[in-house]
Amino acid sequence: MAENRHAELGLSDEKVLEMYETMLLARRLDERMWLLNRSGKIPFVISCQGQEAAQVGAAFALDKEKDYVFPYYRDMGVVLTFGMTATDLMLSGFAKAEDPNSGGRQMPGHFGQKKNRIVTGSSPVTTQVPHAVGVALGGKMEKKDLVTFVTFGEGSSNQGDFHEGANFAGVHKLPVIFMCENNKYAISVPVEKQLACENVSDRAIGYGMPGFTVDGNDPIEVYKAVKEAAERGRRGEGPTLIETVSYRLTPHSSDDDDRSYRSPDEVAKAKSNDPIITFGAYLKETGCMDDELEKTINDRVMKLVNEATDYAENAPYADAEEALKYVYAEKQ
Ligand SMILES: Cc1ncc(C[n+]2csc(CCOP(=O)(O)OP(=O)(O)O)c2C)c(N)n1
Ligand SMILES: [Mg+2]
Repeated sequence: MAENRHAELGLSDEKVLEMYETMLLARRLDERMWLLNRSGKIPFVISCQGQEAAQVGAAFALDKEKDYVFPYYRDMGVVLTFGMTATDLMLSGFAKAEDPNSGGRQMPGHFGQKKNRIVTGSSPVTTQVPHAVGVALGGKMEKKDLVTFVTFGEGSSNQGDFHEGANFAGVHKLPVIFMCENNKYAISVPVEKQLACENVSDRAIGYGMPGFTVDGNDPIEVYKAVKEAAERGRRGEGPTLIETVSYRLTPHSSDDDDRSYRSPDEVAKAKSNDPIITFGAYLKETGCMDDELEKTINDRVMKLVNEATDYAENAPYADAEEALKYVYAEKQ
């Protein structure tokens, strides 16, 4: 038996199985979206593949009744944990009227769902960072017990928005968790050509907050780091920067050909550390899951993915007359 690392964090076997199932749902939805894209049914995919452990591990450490999340386009694992459904995500992929994110107006990956405290973002990368800082400031002024959680890529950590947001949160000791999902690439640019320092987390000291680099393929390690950051925020001790290191297993998007800038060998090597496989192995080694349960979980997930696909494919598009709805204020 391998060492049980989840029990000491207060995570039950049921909870870690729930984490695994959420990671798997994100992966299977993403895989289905690629098939739908390549068969001409949906216009665009931007993947979570390789980052599910970081996303789900982090989101499980937050309070879904109090905290606000500011996800970036890859964060299927975050939004699924916060209550968005497989059908909601497929409706977005097919750009149908019922898509809760934008009613089929935006590209997929522009998550936003008020009832689940998922705050809508914009296409320019990193704009969600100052938004998360602003909501944390509002929460502090209103003496609310909330933490804001914002994610972004390592490429995006070079944008001014990150530095301005981090500085403001540091100065005002705001309860923000900055989580950089370092997947080693910003489209075709490898991390060595993006950062002059070794780790994104090295930047934390410049903004007066603690910074940690953790294994983004290990949901338990990410859970622990985010849980501690949330507790620090709730105690009034200010923000934290967490960098989760993983690897982007797919091309940047369905419009990218990654063979032009990285070798198939490099990708194959990263796939041997695929968090779906390594976390599945951990659950087996600790006696939480056997082959039969693994199959049951996979079957349950595939049923959801199939139902979501059928529903979204058959759902109506928005009426043309609705195109400007939510763009301009309407007379009450
Ligand atoms: C301000 C801005 N500049 C450029 C782009 C185009 N763009 C979209 S994603 C991306 C790469 C971002 O890389 P990273 O932050 O590492 O995130 P990843 O896609 O690797 O998860 C770029 C340059 C954009 N959307 N916004
Ligand atoms: Mg990146």
